[in-house]
Amino acid sequence: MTLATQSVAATQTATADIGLVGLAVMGQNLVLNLERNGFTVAVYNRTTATMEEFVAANPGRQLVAAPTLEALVASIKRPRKILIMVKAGAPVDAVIAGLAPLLEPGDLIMDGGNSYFADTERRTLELEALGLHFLGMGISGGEEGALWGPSIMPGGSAAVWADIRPMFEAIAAKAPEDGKPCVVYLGPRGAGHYVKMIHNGIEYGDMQLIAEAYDILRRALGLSAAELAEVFTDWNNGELNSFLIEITAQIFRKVDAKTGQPLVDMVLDRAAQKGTGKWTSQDAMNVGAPIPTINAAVTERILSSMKAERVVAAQHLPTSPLHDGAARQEDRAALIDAVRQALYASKISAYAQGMAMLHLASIGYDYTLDLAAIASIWRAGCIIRAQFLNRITEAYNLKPDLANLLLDPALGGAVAERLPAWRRVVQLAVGMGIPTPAFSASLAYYDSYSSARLPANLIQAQRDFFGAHTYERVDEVGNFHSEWGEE
Ligand code: NBP
Repeated sequence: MTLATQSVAATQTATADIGLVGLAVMGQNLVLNLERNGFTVAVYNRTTATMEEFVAANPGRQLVAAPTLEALVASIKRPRKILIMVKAGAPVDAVIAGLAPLLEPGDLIMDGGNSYFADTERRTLELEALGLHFLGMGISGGEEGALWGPSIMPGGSAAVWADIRPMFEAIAAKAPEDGKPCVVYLGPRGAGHYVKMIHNGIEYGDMQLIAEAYDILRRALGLSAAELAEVFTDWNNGELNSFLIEITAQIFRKVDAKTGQPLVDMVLDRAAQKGTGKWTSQDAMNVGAPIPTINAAVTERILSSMKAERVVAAQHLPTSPLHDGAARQEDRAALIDAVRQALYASKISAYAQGMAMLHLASIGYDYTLDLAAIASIWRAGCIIRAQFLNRITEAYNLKPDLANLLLDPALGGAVAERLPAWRRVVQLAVGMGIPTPAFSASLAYYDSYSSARLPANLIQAQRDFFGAHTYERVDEVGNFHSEWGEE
């Protein structure tokens, strides 16, 4: 600390309830949310002009402008609470390195960005060793959620939660069904960011499934954007009711001012990703969780990014001649309804995969996760918010140690009812050459999970053949090896 900054710190009165570092989209909106709920917020941004512009644009609010980290720390009441909202990765470490020497034992640093859970594990240990508290806090809901109420997924130092709980319950989304705030302390170390990672993995799956439903309706039935808007609006009034279905209907209604065409048709088919979906797939392999729908969603985003290569391939590789909407006009209403059912069943399968991964990770990482509580804080504020999450919450309330959502009588029954429509839609898409990797993966997961006998016996035999890896028998306990080659 320099002499100059010491004098700033010394003259500053500690009036702020919380400090926030990082005034980009999320940070600014969270500050406004905190302030609207009665908290005085000290604000700091690496680029000071951004902080000054933000404070100037919000006159009359209880904000404390902090041009330096020293000024920020000096303006916060003890024990200090500081929320970091900067880009995940090295920037979070840089901010922590700047803050930690300025803080006192008992102060709390929170990281509200999309940090990798293993980084959060490391930071928790490092900061707790200094006597500081640390919470890794997944925050979902984008700009609107940050301003009006996000879903918040905190994990880390348990001791501080009681102190900050009222503040975060005040700013969190409230579930429409019972008014409960969508925030709950989830577990130690990286538990919060782990849950946020799985939330985002499920979000990837959800978005890919919706995109495939759109593709089938467009390519098999030739539905226009206006017709698609009607279909998705209708779906949003039923069991598929959710934020993502709602915004999808709105997207189909938007007309491009430049061309007069539906704007969605003018958007390049190259999907971006920031890493949380990829991390979910990567860690699924570590914890031994099968999540084929999420894997398919990540893979398909990667394939979508290979636009130039796909354009060349499309000129050389034959496609199915059945890509003609007119071919299926006769059972249009029935097919639209079958796609709706297939989407719902696929969604249950995808959530079953994601929640089962949380169950396994909770054991593997000793996170003591409460899956009912997690489903309940996803009911509002976050991107995957949906009516359907109430059913998941009920399933875990009924049986907290439920191994898989498909085993819940209500959800399993809902899938069973939709099975004929689900198979029909996947068959149709495969027959027409419409790529539906997430629909297919969801169904294959269901079929694998519900198969008492899989062909893994042959795989074990092959492994034993070429590597003497041994195999187990169906009729006897033990490990066996055979000479498999011709006698
Ligand atoms: P960004 O992820 O775009 O980060 C920009 C902020 O990070 C700016 O305040 C920038 O300061 C600061 N920053 C960077 Br970059 N490097 C820094 C460093 N070395 N030291 C200090 N500050 C640094 O902001 P965002 O979109 O608001 O997201 C914030 C976090 O929330 C991210 O982890 C993001 O993944 C997560 N998140 C975002 C959303 C969303 O919808 N955007 C939703 C949910 C979660 P500068 O102004 O000086 O460059």
